[in-house]
Amino acid sequence: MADFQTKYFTMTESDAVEYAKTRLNFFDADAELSCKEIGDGNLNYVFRVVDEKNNKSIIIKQAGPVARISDEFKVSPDRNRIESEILALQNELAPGFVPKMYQYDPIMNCTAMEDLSDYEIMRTALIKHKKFPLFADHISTFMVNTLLFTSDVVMNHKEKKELVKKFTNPELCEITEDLVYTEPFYDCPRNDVFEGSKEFVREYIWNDQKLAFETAKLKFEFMTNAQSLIHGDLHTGSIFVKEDSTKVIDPEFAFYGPAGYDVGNVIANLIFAYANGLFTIEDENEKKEYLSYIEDTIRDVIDQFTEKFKIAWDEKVTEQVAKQPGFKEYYLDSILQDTSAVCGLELCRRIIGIAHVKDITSITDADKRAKAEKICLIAGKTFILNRDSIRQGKDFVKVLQDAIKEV
Ligand code: SR1
Ligand code: MG
Repeated sequence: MADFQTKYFTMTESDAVEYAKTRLNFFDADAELSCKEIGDGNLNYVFRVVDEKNNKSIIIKQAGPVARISDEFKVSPDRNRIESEILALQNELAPGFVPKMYQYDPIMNCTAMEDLSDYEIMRTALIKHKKFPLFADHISTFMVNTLLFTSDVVMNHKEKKELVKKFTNPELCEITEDLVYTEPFYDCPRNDVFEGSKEFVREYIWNDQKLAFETAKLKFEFMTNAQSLIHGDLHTGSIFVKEDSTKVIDPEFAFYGPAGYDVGNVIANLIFAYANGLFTIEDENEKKEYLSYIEDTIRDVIDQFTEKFKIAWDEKVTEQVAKQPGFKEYYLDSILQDTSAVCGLELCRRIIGIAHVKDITSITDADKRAKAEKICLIAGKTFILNRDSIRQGKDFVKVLQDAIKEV
């Protein structure tokens, strides 16, 4: 019998069954449990435990001492505490948009949470070219509530600083500082560039001094702007969807950083879905419909975020000086500028760096994949360099459309 109460170890599927039986007060005493490890992310182990008698199920997510993608990344299992605490907070700020948390175990570094198996991971669904018309509405509400309501504009400043302490996340931040802000912009040995894109990356990205300088500024903005409690990894693999509901998962990269980091990640990952559709859908009508759905979603995420942010600001702002005429617009403007920059960084890093996205790697035709990558890089660089002038949903869509014209 495994000992779950003294010392951490990485669980197997049968350990997870035993853990569910002995450490969780969730299943019936006579439950017939089975388990499958279903994690496909870069970091953790995700066990789905099911009672075969009645299909009742739960997720046990365990943080290992190193990342799954490579044991070069030694990441503190404390990320599970961060994840469980922020899920509880996000559930208060944006009810219904995160899974229910049942239990956090600081010895086994695991959390037990609601099984969302009637949902689909959004990236997987988008690769099948499914559409989710309510997504822009849902994700914009989630981002306004979690980002604005955790900021100094709304929160008591001392309470906010307590949250800054609680969610200081140095190891996971270091991964982002390296993989998003540093390595993609020089010929770093850890990069993993597709053969068909190597020459273009060298010329267009690595040989551009201005781009390197701008990414240096952005890295310091990421490290020093403790603006909002951000999710920190809000790509389409961190979002579960079904027709009428959206759930945000995996907030283990959460910390106090620039609010635009989350918004920019959402937009970049919609662009990956667009690139996939552009190069893999054969039927012209189907392609047209799908691409226009993604364009509308990009536009709506930005514009609905902006609109809801302004309304929530007027209702919730507590900081006296933030009520000065023009300050709301100034503050939102800087978030949208960061959104554009981060969208560009994410577009570049998923093509050049170690952690790719399936939307692009699943394009089997090498020429088409190289073209898809080129579009992402051209748009990515534009979002970074022109971040001063990209503000509305239509501006984000235009950058994408202009990049396509160049390929
Ligand atoms: C070592 S982790 C690589 C990437 O996976 C996570 O989902 C984050 O996006 C991170 O950058
Ligand atoms: Mg993740």
